[in-house]
Amino acid sequence: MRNFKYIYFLFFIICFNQAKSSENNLVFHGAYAFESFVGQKTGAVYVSIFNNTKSDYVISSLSSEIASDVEIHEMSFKDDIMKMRRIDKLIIKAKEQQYFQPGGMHIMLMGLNKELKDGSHFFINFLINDDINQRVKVMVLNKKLRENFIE
Ligand SMILES: [Cu+2]
Repeated sequence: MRNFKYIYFLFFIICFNQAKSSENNLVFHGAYAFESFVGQKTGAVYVSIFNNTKSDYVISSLSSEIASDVEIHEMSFKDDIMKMRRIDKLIIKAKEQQYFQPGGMHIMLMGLNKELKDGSHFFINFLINDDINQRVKVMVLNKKLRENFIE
């Protein structure tokens, strides 16, 4: 009986912490990347980030086991030339959201050390407000799906 109570208590703590963390942190939804070909050294990751909290958050640094550098990029057209620009610190204001999409803002993987295979996954670590480390799962999709996204 004593053990039983202990387990119940643990369960309560776990549930409480989960509720607390989604209230106090950014929520990352639907992160994906397209599969890569052999020898490909860069890749892009897309994700939706929601800030349902009452404070602003800053994403200051990213990392992953599968790439030597991970950066946030934004795309723009200048004189008909597409350019990518690095965003050093991405601010996500209270009650706002950011959508990373093909043709727009993306997370750039540089120095890929692994082939991204359809159906596999990897992780990206987001450093938030210089002290919260959030690990986000990224699903790898078949590259044929890309045609649905780009016109
Ligand atoms: Cu880029």
